Amino acid sequence: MNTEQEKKAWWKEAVIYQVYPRSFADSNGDGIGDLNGITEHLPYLEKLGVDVIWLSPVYQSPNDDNGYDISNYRDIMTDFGTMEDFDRLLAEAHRHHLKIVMDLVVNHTSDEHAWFVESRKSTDNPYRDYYIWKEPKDGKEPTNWGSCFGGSAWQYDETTNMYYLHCFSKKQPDLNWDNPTVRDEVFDMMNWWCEKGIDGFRMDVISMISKDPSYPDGEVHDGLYGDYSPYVCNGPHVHEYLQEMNRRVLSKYDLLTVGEAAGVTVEEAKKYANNEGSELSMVFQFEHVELVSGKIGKWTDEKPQLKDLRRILNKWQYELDGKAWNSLFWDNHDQPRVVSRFGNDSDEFRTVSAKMLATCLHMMKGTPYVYQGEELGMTNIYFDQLEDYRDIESINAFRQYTGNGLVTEEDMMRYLGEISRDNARTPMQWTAGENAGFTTGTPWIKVNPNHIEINAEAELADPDSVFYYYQKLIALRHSQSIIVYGKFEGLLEDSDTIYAYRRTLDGRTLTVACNFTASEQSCDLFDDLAGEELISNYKEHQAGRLQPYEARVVLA
Ligand code: TEU
Ligand code: CA
Repeated sequence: MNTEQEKKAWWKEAVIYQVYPRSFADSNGDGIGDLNGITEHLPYLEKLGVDVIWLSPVYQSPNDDNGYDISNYRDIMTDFGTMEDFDRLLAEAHRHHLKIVMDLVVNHTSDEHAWFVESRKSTDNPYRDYYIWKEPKDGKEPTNWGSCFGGSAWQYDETTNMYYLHCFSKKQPDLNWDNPTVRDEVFDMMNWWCEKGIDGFRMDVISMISKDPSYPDGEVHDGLYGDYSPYVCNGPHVHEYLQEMNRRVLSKYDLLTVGEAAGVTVEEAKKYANNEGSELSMVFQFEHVELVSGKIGKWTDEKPQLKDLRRILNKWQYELDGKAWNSLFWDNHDQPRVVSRFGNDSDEFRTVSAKMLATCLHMMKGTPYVYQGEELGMTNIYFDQLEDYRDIESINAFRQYTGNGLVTEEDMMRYLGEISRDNARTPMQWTAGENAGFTTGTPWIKVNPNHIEINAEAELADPDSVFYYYQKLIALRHSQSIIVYGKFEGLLEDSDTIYAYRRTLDGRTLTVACNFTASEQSCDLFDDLAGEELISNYKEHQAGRLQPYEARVVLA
């Protein structure tokens, strides 16, 4: 595949930075990050060199799930500021050459959204069909489905003696996308934001908007509830609805669109992210961050194996090539910190392994995403008491699984330490000072004590920091079209220790090798390769081997 064949697009050449506003920067001392805090730090992001900011939800919300439960799509969360603050952030971002991608959460709303307040009033309310209501089955829930955050996915509502579906918390009722009026409302709202001048949407669990109308019971894996995924993910009308969204909204603007696609397969991704552009720019797949699972799903402390990681990521590289576009990510607000998960967060290897992981991802084909703090090599926090957790998923999972005796409290605390979403949500570490410079008040969630060593101020003063390494990777993507458009080919695909691959474009070759271990590994890929080293996390190399966590990139 060469540049002529691969259709060019600005979002294929861009690097995205995800901001989780609650934890990024607090401008008014209430302990909660806010829009003005983001605006203040735009020069930092411009210096890093990213092109786009994806904002996790900033809309009005009662915060049952930190903004992923929206009560008004056309207003800003009081904790985060006002619509004037948003307009200023958008204008300032554009002035700093940064685009803004909004989170779009339309699989569900908050139960406090005006539509749902109406919907639950009576069976003949005009908003009734905005949501998914079912009669009890034999006096119980309509199906055995479990919600993603524990308990049943059905909530009984006594006003009408019926159940509503909530794939996430009971304060997040699922919208009924089969109702054309719901689609009209959503598309109007999207057009309204586009008219404001935003640059795209990250679409929350968009693969779940079309449900199997037969509502069968799901398979029970954890001994408690049935799995809804086969009847909810990539459902019968999902592509039809996204094509309609594309016609009525997306195609009218020049947007980056990325669908969060829980349960997506490569076959489905080829449709969502097809090259004709009839649906979305790209999707997030999750196979590489869901490599290990235990008897209670993702809650385990088993470490993922390199072979599995490579098999999955290479599969996505090969299969989408020339047909659809990949997204590339290690971290987001739902995942533990990558240096703790796939690297090594000890004092000795944290920096070098963070750089290695960045290299491995950023030299692949696709659009890379950097999650706030990843560019500093921020680590998991490993809370030692449940009281420190804030995340609804973590707290409910602890109660559900220890309460049922499936795991001991001690084991569950260890699993949370490895996997909890709060690992990503501790405040951004700006300085070595009090509360890491995140707030002058009391932070809504504890700051990682390692901010004394790991913080932006220190890294900006150190030319060898993880920050400057990310800056260089991003600059390389902007200057070398082989990194954006080059064909991908895996190397050493049987290795247990090294992740290597090659990119080719217009007769040039880029060779990438990453040692995923803390010990030296033999590797002769570079021995006879005359070329220019584009980046490496080591200044000196050794013939025939890679040093601990060494990453090398050579253009020949
Ligand atoms: O997450 C959707 C999702 O697929 C979940 O399985 C997610 O991986 C979750 O964290 C389970 O571990 C999206 C958002 O990214 C998440 O923050 C929200 O809580 C969720 O949707 C509901 O809106
Ligand atoms: Ca604040």
